[in-house]
Amino acid sequence: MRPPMTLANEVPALLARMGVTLTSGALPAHSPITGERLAAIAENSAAEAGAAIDAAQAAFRQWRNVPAPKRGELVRLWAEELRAHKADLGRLVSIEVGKVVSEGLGEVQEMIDICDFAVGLSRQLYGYTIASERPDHRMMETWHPLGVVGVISAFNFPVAVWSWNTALALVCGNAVVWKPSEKANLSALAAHAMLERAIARFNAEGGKAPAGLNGLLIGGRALGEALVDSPKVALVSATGSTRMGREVGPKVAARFGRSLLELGGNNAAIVSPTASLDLTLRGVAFAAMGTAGQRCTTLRRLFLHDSIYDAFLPRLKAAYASVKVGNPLEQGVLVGPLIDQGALDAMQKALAEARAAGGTVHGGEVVQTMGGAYARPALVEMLDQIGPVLHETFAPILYVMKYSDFDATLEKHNEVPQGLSSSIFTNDMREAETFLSARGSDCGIANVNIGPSGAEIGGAFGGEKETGGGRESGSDAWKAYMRRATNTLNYGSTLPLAQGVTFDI
Ligand code: UN1
Repeated sequence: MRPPMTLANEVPALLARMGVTLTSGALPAHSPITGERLAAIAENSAAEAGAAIDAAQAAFRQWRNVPAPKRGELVRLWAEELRAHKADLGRLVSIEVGKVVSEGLGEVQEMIDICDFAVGLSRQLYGYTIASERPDHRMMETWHPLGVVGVISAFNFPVAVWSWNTALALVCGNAVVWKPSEKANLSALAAHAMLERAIARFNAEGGKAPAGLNGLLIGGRALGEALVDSPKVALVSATGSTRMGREVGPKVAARFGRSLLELGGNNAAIVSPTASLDLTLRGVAFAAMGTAGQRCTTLRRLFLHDSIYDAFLPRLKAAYASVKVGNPLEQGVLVGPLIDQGALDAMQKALAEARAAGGTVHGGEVVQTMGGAYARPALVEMLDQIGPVLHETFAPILYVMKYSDFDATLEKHNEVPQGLSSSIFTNDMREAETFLSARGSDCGIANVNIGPSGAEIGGAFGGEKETGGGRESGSDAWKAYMRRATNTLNYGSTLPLAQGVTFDI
């Protein structure tokens, strides 16, 4: 008799297709879908972390000499690997962190997109030429790589966020050492193996990518701390909770390292009287319930104008009541499990706090299914922005509040400590433009007529205040991975000084 097809049975075949051989050890990997154990893998030691950082530093010293467009060729090959293995890696991400199928695939697509972006960027690491105030002088800016970039990533985008950092860091001439989330080590091993294969191909085709360019540290907190504390790590790019960022930021600053922080969000949307409600419903539903509310950009606060409240809320309630919760690998399911029991407990605690603060909770019930931590997404009518509404709970809870005055609501919108993403749904040009203006949303991402989540890689991604201030991905975020040198060249035969200073010897 054939054994029943379980996720634990499926994973070895998936890994084999992606060319990953696991070294077995004591560190378990689980699926949040069923709670089952998928594998037990070897953990890296603190000594190995030190060795990986040293190897990356040595690699950087060679890699910086490779012309940037050639470095781009490596990233182009990496994208080819990702394209070839999109289905398998997307499925593994779904199995390991519980994303629905299209979101698992979307995560890999996001990796491919950033690689394509980085390939183009490898020929566009532009610096300014600046008019000098002195005759026969020219000023210019040159951008140089930083050295070793340490990447600490979270479970919810277990591979894409690493690729945002790594694709840019590599074309900029850096080496990377990655400490992935402990909850997503298999996805990390697979994604890392694809870049390693691209490196092997690059070198087979005459490229010069040194060993140690692409480090990976599998294990616990101590390995992340090794990156944070090492003076050899020039930039620490960390994605996670504000609590984590509060520890990482000052430690890296104390050694004058650089950090790029992507921390919590408490993202809101304002739905104004002129909003197209069909479009708004879709935007709100995806942003609030997608990824089971476990995106940094998830919609958590909804301000509904009192003139549309009674028309819109029942439609939203109906969407919440009908959304299919369950096995994310099944077609039609839109909300998978939370990452673990701790996340489910935190959700239930926040809902209890909301009730205590006078909120009316619709949904949010724990769903007993398959051994994972499942809940129905919750819609909570709140009378005011108080209690749990001011905090980020990494779960599908949407707090809904009624408003009447636009300017006062803008103030409320900006009142929370986090500043990642935001939206307004409106067809009123004055409101839309005000929302995007200096007195509008205080977030790093501000959208009109789309929800706050699901950003494209072409824009700079990140947020203000307790979100940490970092920017990754598109636009000129690459500058965070480089250092700027200002150069002044004198092509004359005298030495005029700036500011009219004379110094005749
Ligand atoms: C995150 O939640 O940490 O904008 C990253 C989005 C995705 C990335 C989210 N493209 O929702």
